[in-house]
Amino acid sequence: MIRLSGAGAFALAARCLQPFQPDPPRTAYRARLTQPETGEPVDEVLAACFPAPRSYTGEDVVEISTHGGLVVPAAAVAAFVAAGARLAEPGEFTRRAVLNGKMDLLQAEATADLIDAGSPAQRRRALQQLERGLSGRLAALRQEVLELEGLIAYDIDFPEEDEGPVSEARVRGAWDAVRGRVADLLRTAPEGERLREGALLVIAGRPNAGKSSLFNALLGTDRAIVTEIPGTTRDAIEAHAVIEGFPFRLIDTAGLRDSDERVERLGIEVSHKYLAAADLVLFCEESEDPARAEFLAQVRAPVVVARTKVDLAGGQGEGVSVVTGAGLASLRKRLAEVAFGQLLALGDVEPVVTRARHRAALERALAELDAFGTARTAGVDAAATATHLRAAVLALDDLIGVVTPDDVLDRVFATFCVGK
Ligand SMILES: Nc1nc2c(ncn2[C@@H]2O[C@H](COP(=O)(O)OP(=O)(O)OP(=O)(O)O)[C@@H](O)[C@H]2O)c(=O)[nH]1
Ligand SMILES: [Mg+2]
Repeated sequence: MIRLSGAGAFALAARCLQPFQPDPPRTAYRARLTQPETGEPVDEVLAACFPAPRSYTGEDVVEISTHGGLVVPAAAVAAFVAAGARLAEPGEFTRRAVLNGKMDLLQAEATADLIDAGSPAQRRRALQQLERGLSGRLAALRQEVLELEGLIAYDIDFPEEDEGPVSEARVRGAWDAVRGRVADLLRTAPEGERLREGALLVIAGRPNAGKSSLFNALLGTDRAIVTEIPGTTRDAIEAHAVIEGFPFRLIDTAGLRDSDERVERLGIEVSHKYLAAADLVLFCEESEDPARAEFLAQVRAPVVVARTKVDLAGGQGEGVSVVTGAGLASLRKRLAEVAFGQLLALGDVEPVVTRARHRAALERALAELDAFGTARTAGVDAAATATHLRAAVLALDDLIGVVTPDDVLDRVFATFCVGK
């Protein structure tokens, strides 16, 4: 699909489409697309006109569906360029939509997340944000801060009076409530950001413990080499996997042991590096590993222990087997719970923050609210404390994207694809 947007979009499309019918608007009709310079036919297309402001960008928009393939769309784009169009930049349509007030910055980010989604949980989260789930929550918080400011308005106007009409307990209560809600939202950031990037799951354990076999089983394909020789895996292998609908970056590592062999030792060093960055660790052991406690003491990330090859133990007890498939389903559930337990508990309705940008703005808002609380306790005059509330509102505004500086927009749209 080719999209033309801007004040001249209709006139430009009219040079290439026969017939050109802006009426009725938002209705697809069939047309012939020709090269305006040579008059050569390019394709039979479907075209639809969206007069401003009721379009994706808020400007006049024409959308043209070609037959697709390689040559036809390129020739169609060339025809429009010959008629005076220029190629869009990455995310330019969505950027214009933001500038024209068709969506806020959070929705624009959600548009990119929706396209990039590689797992059902990512798609659901992006869609919820696109439907203003997060924007709505932030607007409500902003309103609460403004109401808190309203509560101290009397103190601002009559600073010399001892007791205003609003009790201090009421001011405290309102402050406490909004502060708590900002803090709650901020607490979703670690898992929310993990949801966008995929949880880094490092599979570790002694040589021959069955790590690569489990890695392959979780992936559903034979990606890593498996042999009965200890020390098979030399390098860290990374692959994306969807587990219980959630995105993971699985890392298979070289078995941990003290090795004299240089190549293997390098691999083990790589393992340690990944372990330091892991969101969670899957520790494999065929039988009780005497080095387990020592290993667990070294990692900060939560660890899930898997007893491997239970089929050899006659299927006794808890554990997994890649041969019989025993225990794999409950292992998947456990991994999703450890990596995304908070999101699972929140469900899809509660908003979640998913980017460092969101976290930074909420941290700013929270710090200003805290500064308000401290200043109020210290008896600072009301007008001075109110500046902290103003600053908190500004932080929330930045997050929603009320007034967004160009460099912030540049960063948000840098990762977009052309045509969105
Ligand atoms: N019976 C049985 N054998 C298994 C199972 N999982 C792994 N194995 C066998 O155990 C051996 C080692 O498996 P790998 O997956 O290569 O073990 P690893 O931990 O990756 O080993 P290194 O890469 O050398 O550190 C292979 O011969 C596998 O076939 C299992 O569930 N049941
Ligand atoms: Mg291996």
